[in-house]
Amino acid sequence: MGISRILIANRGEIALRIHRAAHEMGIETVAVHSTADADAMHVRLADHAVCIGPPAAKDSYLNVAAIISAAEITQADAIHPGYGFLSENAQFADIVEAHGITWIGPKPEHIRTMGDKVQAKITAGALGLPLVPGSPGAVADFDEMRAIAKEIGYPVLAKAAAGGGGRGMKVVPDEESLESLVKQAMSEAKAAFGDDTMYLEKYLGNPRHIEFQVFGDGNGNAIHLGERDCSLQRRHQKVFEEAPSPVITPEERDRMGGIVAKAMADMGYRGAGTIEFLWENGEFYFIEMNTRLQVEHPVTEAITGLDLVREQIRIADGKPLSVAQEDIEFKGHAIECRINAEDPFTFAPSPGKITTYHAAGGMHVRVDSGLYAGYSIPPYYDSMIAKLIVYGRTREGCLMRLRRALEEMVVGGVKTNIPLHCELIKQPDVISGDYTIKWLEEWLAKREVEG
Ligand code: MV4
Repeated sequence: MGISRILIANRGEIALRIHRAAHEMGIETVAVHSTADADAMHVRLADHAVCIGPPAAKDSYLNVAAIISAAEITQADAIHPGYGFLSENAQFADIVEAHGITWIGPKPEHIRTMGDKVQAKITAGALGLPLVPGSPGAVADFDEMRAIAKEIGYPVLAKAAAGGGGRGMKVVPDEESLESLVKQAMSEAKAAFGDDTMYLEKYLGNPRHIEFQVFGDGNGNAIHLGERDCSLQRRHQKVFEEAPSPVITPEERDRMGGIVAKAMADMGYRGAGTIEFLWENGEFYFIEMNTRLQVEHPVTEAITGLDLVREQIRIADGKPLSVAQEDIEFKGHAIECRINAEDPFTFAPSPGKITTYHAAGGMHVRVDSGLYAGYSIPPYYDSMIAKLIVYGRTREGCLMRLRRALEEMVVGGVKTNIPLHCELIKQPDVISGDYTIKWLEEWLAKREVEG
């Protein structure tokens, strides 16, 4: 019959993003919201809305029973989880499907596999993706760890299998400090994830973070949509993302993209996915796979002209991929700035009432946001309030337009990191694209000293 009503199990700009794709396809939407989000734009835009609980995410946006009930009550025939919240919860995906509701996401088994970083790495290796040298799987004890570390050479990085976002991770400079540092990482992992399974990798000192966007139809066909460079991060939070990466040639994109697309085809992957690599001295090293749509997907949309959410919905509905690899063209350059309600110097969150709001506009400027004048940003969720996505025929043109667009943005009543972005894009290393995963934090430290 086909999907006719999608419940969007999320909030904020991504809930709007999904609503827009659905409406353009003639599909109705159901918003769910916490009591803190009753006045949010995602609730206003949707065709139907259900309050699913109190402000705390664990009682609302993570409340599986309430969300399934909302889908049943409103007769939604599909659920899109967005990113964060329940998007990479394999058990939730199982429950959705067990209720006869279409899950707009990857197969639950693939979400489960990639959620375990050791399993993800083993799977990626078996599919022919290049790996960071390290332990072939989880390491059992310190003797094994010392042996592997000696073989790959120090420094090594101890990582938690259940990890992600940098938690439960420790750089080990030498054999003398191995045991105590790994013990620290293990207790961190135990506390954060209830699982202290560890694995070891060669520590890459100064790489870039480059990720490939992939799509599979679940039946052995897959494509790649090129890469994004997300090296500019602070405390594992991306701040500025671009596509294509300033360091990847078209030949390298085709070669690596071909490898990731073949891997996804071979595993029978379904839906949107991102394969994360570290890139150093011209080499790619797989680190993780994200089985969801990502915050930064619009830069890929800008350079390919494809609607990634539409593609997700079509695939979940059993349709084939709408494009073949040879029809995908990468054209121009796109940059996304994440706009957060936070102090641009201390990074302290700055929730509160928006007094004035004016979104940037004009040619090749996109603002994904649920903001409006009079809206109160609640303190319960993350501080990202808008994404500014700018396109240009060239990277230089894109940066010029971004400067102009940032000047136009007005968000009054709360502090935002717009001034930080204005400063950031004036930096010679950002203008030349000469940055790695360490660049932003090092620049922020210098900026602090210089006042
Ligand atoms: C690494 C690494 C260096 N060497 N693995 C950080 C979180 C998780 N996604 C993987 N991470 C890293 N893994 C090896 N073998 C450095 C990081 C890392 C990082 C990676 C991507 C973007 C920003 C980062 C910031 C600090 C550390």
